[in-house]
Amino acid sequence: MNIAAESGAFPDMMRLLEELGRIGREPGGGVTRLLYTPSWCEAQRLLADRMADAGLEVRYDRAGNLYGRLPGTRPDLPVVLTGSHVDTVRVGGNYDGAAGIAAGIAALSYLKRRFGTPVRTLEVVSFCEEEGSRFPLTYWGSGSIEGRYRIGDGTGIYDAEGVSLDEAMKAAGFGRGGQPDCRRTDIGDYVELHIEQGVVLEAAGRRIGVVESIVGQRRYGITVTGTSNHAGTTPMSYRADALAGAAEMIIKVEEMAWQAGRGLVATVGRIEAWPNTPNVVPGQVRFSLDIRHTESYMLNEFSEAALETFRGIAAVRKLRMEAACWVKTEPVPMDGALAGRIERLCIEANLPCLRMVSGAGHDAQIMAAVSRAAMLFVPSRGGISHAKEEYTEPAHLSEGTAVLTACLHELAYTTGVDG
Ligand code: HGY
Ligand code: MN
Ligand code: MN
Repeated sequence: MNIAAESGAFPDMMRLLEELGRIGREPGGGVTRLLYTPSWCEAQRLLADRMADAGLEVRYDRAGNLYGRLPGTRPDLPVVLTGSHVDTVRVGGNYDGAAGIAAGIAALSYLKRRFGTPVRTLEVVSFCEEEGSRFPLTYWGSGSIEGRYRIGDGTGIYDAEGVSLDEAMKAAGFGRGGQPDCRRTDIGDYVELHIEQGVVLEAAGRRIGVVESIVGQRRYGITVTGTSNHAGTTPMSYRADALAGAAEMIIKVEEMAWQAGRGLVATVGRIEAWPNTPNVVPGQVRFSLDIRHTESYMLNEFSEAALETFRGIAAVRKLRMEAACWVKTEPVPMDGALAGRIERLCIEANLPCLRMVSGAGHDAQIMAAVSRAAMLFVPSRGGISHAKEEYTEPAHLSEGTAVLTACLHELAYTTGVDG
């Protein structure tokens, strides 16, 4: 049975992606679906309906993770799970996360129609949050399943409007007693389809990425404090200009990342200045710092060097600098046997594939702590992601879904214990 060769068997998937793309759509293009907001609730409702249409048992857990379940004949065997995250970055693309959920629903719908009841239970999950784009924490969905988060952890965490994660969760109808706990210990295999979000596949002319490992991350909130003052009457020698100091730090950390080489990347993606007024010397600046690498020691050494450099710049400029680390994830290898299975399925389907590292973080690196985990990538046009121009060809999505479906078929319609 060479399912993977039957690409194009998933017309509903493209329709679902179009429907999802209309939820949280920005006037100038792009999509914003932040955790527990109305657009997030609407997207989860749509996905619940499509999971039900596919004949799956639908349920939420207490954090708002949404599951579609196809029970197996052997409930004693570990579950086979696929899926991805429903939230997006601000003004993000239509495929990051969404593609993996839509592909998972399409795969389970196809397998149910074609092969009936599996041996091992099959599930598709729409993780409630992965990006960290509303609250200063990431992987709230998969992290609640894996156990790094407990439902009460949302109380002391606030968004830019001062709303706590806990309040937002309860306002969306979650976080209540009696709802199913998030923690899962019954999952044996997790396989996620995701867009590559980079240009490697397109440049190499390959159709499927077989992920070998996922980078680790450090994300910091940096606060630089000086003295607000009059822009006209304050001589340059009297200034403690927080924005000029932050600018020097940002240029310097970019230079350090270039010098570090070896695939290390550092990004300042967000900056806020106070009082953000043309005729006032800025008294305070907050900016983000996102560092990625495949080796933990590189992440640790670069982070420490960057913060030391910031402290030096602050000292010279009579500023204060504080750093708060709010993401610390280690690089995670994907399961070798599962990656090999995906690669073999691509070869059997004559789909040119490429083993690669993921420069983006993914739920699979969290799920790897509680199950075997693997990922397959489909190409991103021009390597663009986290932007309204994010796009993947329908043919590439169908091919990826065909490989995902074949992999889930092998895992769930046998006892799957052959590794
Ligand atoms: O930021 C990332 O790597 C992912 O898109 N959350
Ligand atoms: Mn993303
Ligand atoms: Mn993603």
